Amino acid sequence: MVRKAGVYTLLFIINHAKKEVLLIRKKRGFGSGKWNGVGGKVEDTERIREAVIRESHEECGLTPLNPEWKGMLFFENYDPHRDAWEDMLVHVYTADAWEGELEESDEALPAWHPISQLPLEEMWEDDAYWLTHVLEGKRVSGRFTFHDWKLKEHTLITSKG
Ligand code: 8OG
Repeated sequence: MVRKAGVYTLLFIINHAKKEVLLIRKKRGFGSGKWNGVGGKVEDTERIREAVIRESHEECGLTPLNPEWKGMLFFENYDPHRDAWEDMLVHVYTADAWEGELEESDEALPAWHPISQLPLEEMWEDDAYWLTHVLEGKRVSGRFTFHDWKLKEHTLITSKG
């Protein structure tokens, strides 16, 4: 059986004054059509924080000035069609200061969303469990097991930021 793994970043830029969070709607590839924070795969030669900043700039035009680590989420998915597992280790960050102008890219449409009205129906199923904690400033550590990208089980620990 094949089991591949990768390290990823996921950043939520927060505007506290307006109580909004920046989400992007992915236009293609993995997770396309869903709203999510900005992020992607960490390159071999890169530090995690560098990847956070690079991905944000590439996907929405903004450069976060104070990325803060908010925890780690482990996603594992079994693909029955290929009899293969995929492991994704995701470092979650928030930032509340940034520079640059919001820009749509080939990959994504960025938009600010009220934190009180997250589009959870159009987000990854697991986000309903942990995202609010992160947006409240808490840290998260979780493991989410999917079969064919349907959530089967999870464990989650939260702690004060
Ligand atoms: O490079 P690419 O866009 O394929 O990277 C995947 C991005 O999606 C990366 O930022 C990590 C993130 N991601 C997952 N799974 C989940 C999930 O279940 N929920 C959320 N919110 N993000 C996820 O890979």
